[in-house]
Amino acid sequence: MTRSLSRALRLYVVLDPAVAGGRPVVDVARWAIAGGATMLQLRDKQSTDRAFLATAQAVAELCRAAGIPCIVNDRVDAARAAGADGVHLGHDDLPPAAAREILGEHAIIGMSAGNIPELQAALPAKPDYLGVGPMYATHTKRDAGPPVGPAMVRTLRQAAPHVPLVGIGGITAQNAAAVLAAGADGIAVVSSVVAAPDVAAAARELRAIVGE
Ligand code: TZP
Ligand code: MG
Repeated sequence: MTRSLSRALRLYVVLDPAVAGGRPVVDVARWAIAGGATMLQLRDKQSTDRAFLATAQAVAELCRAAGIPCIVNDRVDAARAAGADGVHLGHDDLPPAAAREILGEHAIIGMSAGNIPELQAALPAKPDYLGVGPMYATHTKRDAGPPVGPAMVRTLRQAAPHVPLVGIGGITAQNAAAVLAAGADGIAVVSSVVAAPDVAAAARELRAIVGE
């Protein structure tokens, strides 16, 4: 990995086959990298463990070649077997301490926080980054809850100045700058890139906004 985590969070593309329009997620990953994604996550709530692992291995290999981190959503076992760099853990997933035991102390452990109580609940686990959201309305995650807006980034940034924060949820080329202006290290996007007709072009447009 060649970039610091804070810089890797600039354009965090979350690969979800549910919005990829039938295109293989590994192709989408390749296009996203070509367009300047700085970190990838494989998020797939439907595949069997076996299919998930095969995809995770392929995505991890692409990320390794590009020098960007590869994160696996939910499935710590698959992250380890695929040689991914870390996991993103929600409230129903393995506790971060168990994930660190499985993945090792250098693994990237990402968690989610949409308000101060969730931040306070997450901090003892020393997350490597926090996903803050949903920034805006989203159709991609049904239980995302109401938008908290970029103001929540500002609030959490003040409460935890040293934790890398990435905004997530409904982020597009039109609103990304507001998320950054609120103090986020970067943006995490699903549909803006993964559902785009031209994935590489969509990533390139966002990358131009988030910068180096
Ligand atoms: N977590 C909070 S909102 C969200 C996740 C995974 C979905 C974001 O998807 P999109 O398409 O970028 O709004
Ligand atoms: Mg989860």
